[in-house]
Amino acid sequence: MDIHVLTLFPEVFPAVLDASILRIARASGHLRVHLHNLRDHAADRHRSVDDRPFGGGPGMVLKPEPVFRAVEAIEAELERPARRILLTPQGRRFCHALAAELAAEPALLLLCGHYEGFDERIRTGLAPAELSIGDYVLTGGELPALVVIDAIARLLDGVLGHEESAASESFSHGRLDHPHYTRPVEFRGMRVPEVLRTGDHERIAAWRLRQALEHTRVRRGDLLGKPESGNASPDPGPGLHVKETAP
Ligand code: 9D3
Repeated sequence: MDIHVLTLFPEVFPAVLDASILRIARASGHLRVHLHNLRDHAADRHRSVDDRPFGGGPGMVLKPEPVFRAVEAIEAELERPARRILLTPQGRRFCHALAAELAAEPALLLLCGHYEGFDERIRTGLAPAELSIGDYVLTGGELPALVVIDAIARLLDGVLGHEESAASESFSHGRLDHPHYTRPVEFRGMRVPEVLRTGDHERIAAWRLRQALEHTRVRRGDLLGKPESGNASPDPGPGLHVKETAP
């Protein structure tokens, strides 16, 4: 798969793309990431890419000209059409099912914003799909683009070792994972559950399923079709404390 990224901050990407599974996916030829600097497509002598909002207000807005010029220049070089995707807090929430759908595309073009937003004509004129990675405010679309690339790369055919890994995991089943243990059998007084050392694969599978479902019910009942409780993430688990907000 080819993923093109249009950004004002291409220097943000290499460290993440050069580590772990993304590095392997690229080295093995399953994934090619092409970084494009939006500023290279600015049309004026100041190379400006943003401007003050009509109607007033804080912050700057990404100008349409550089983005259209960049998208047209990138697309003119493509062998296969790329799905256009705008990263924006107003977008549809990214999820595992969408990652799997996008992993089947031959090419993607990810458009990262920064500042207060995009000129609306970028949306209406380029008609990209619009994605958000969650309900929190970031400084730009670069980290979301990396999140999308990471989630997709590990689903590409042949990237993960065992066929099973990507298909049989948390979220594709709509529930959280079961607990994992490795050696030692006892660590600081905490023991590995006996069932895992019996070699009885049927009992082990049943134990894991029970644990996964119970874990999911307590922490993420919404995944099992229960209405969400007041907090967006009920019971964040040990060590995480989310303050209740006033009603
Ligand atoms: C006050 C209006 N702000 C919207 C919440 C303006 C604004 C803030 C921050 C517009 C863009 C941004 C930068 N964020 C992204 O570009 C972004 C994002 C995010 O902030 N959260 C989750 N997903 C995404 S995807 C792109």
